[in-house]
Amino acid sequence: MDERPVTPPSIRKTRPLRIGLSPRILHHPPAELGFRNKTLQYLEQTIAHWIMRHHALAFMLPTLETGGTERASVGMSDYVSEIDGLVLQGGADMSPSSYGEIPLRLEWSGDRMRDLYEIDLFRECVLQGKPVLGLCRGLQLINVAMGGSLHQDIATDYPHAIPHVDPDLYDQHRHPIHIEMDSNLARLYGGKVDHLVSSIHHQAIKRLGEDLVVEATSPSDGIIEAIRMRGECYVTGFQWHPEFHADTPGLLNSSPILEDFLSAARRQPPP
Ligand SMILES: [Mn+2]
Repeated sequence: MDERPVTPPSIRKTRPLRIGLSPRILHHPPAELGFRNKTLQYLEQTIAHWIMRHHALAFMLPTLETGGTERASVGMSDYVSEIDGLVLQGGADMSPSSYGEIPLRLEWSGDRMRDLYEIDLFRECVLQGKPVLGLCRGLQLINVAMGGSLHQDIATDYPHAIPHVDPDLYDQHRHPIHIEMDSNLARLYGGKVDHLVSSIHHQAIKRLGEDLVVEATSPSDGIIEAIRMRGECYVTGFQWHPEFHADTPGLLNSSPILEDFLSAARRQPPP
């Protein structure tokens, strides 16, 4: 007879979801911060608070130690089995070497270390069936992890593209998106397909990765703004920052996106 204790379903249901957040990495902190020769891993608070407003806890997942002579005592699968879903944060460019190119400019070299970590993290989530939400760089990471490539700089490859980043306006910069008919996004927004979103990116999808479908584009230049992965595992990515305009009138309401991701996370069997 099996005598293992059984967690009552009511407790399982009320536990807040545990959402893992990939860290941003500052490899060379400015001297005035006081971390000489140290590396900072951090998150931007808007994203954590956006998740927590929807009855989910946000946990940052620092990179696993690699190299050295000691074998790490914890691995990626340990990490992923503790979370109900993963949010891939925005941040530094992806390294062109992660999709088989060399940087056209030194300042577009990106963060190869972060790429490698997040690609491993993403693959482990897919392996364990844990939902993944990619934001800005996170969408690009999903695309590259699935074998796609990126424009290293939109303005270089598409001189006639609208601006997708504005250093002065930063998170106040916005542009229209058009949602594809019959997409998950069209369902989430009741069939309304034209919206305004924030835009803070100079890279974008060039070759779409395997098993990915386009869910939204920037209508005037065709830049891909939203993707979803086919298949059982819930994987979706947005080129904009829904966490920056959770409550901004006139911009796309961010709640349906997050609620859809969290309900996929809720459908996971308890560990
Ligand atoms: Mn954009």
